Amino acid sequence: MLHQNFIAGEWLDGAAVNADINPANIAETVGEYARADAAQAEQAIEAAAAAFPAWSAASPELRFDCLDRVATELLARSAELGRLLAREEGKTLVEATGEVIRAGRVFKYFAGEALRVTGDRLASVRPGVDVEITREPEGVIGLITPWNFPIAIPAWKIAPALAFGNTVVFKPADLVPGSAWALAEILSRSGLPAGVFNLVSGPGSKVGQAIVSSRHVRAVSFTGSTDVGRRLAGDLVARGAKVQLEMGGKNPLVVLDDADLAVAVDAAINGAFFSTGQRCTASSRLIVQEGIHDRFVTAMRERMAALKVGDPLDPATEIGPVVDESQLRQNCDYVEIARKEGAAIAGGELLERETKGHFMAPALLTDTHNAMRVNREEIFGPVASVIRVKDYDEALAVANDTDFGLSSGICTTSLKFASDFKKKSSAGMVMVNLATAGVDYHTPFGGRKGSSYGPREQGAYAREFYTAVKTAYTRP
Ligand code: UN1
Repeated sequence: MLHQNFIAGEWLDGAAVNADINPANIAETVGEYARADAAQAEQAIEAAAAAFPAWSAASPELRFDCLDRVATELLARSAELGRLLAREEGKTLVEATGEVIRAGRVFKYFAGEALRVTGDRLASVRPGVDVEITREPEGVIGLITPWNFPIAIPAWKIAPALAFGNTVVFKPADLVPGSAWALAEILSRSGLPAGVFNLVSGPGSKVGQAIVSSRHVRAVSFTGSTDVGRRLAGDLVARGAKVQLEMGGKNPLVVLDDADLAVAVDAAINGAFFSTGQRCTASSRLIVQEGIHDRFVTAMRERMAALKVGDPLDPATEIGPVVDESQLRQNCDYVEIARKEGAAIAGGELLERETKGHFMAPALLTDTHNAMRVNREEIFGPVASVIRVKDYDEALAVANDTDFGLSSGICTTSLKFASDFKKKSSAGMVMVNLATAGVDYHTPFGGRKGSSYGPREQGAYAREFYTAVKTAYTRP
């Protein structure tokens, strides 16, 4: 069966077909998905533009009902959809099911937000005049999402876009069309009028470009690489469209001498290696004070040696495969670069399993310093480096010495250092005694510097991107 795109309330074949491959078993095709071309993307954009006037004026109760139905179905089908997600992306069944639940929770949250669109009222400085400040939908919103969270990231863009009365053209990543299609299929039965939500899977060069270039698309939210994000933003800003970017990270996790070693190792293993390290929030720079350094490295190596890398569908597996061949090659290249730059390496070898897939042992690079390429560039795999520092001040300086600024963390039992780090970290999200990855779904998500651009995603802060502010003056 060919899974089609959803445009103007109809399921349509594409211009080509995309085979969705299981990274844990590359002989297995998870499904076949229609690939749209630029003309179909245009069709979807026009449908979204035509649906906007009615949807923007629809009762918030209707929006609540549609989103709430989607939420309820995602939660009810989390085991089945988690399995699909694990098969196409490679994260473990526990991680994948958790991600579907998270997507369901996001829809629940934004269903409620549809009923809570508030404004302000002020006294004017001019006598006899009232001032009202209201929020209105922006219009057609283009959503471009990455492969590493195939259902949660689409959910946290689609749900607020619809909740606030916008219409949507959604382009998922080529590597994971299955979860996107399943979500679109649920949305198609949720009561949304035709054209309010459109799915156009297809190449970035055609579908993505059409979304970015169309004068009908008022705003684009993108999660992906810094290079692509910056390019899109250039085009969007040039034509005066609104843009929100979530891009890379090179997130520091500081471990001070006074840390609880078990807490620090848990945070580092989870942050660096779970989800195969394929998170923009991954803890990729472990900045460790000299008094705990050797004990930390020894404990990390022991835990890593015991981690089970394998088939995501096997309940014993803790780390699934890398998403594809080119990402695997990139991970291995970075391990080689680190070796040449003088790092010592534990793990990082390619692994063979029963099925042919992109399996790799997590890698810990030690004896690294912050100027090395592996500490400057995002790797996006199960590769983390350790940087030894003298004291807290050096740790903080190294943590902030990066072009990125998504998340950061510190493991310490000192309130003084924890408080100081929360204040002085140059990241958008700071964690104390927790991994840098793994966030709540009802709080603002986003970073600074090279990691993000534009307003925050998620929680109440999402409305800054998905609404336009209007100030009205009245002399009654
Ligand atoms: C998380 O750490 O729980 O692409 C979420 C990413 C982020 C999401 C991370 N946008 O990895």
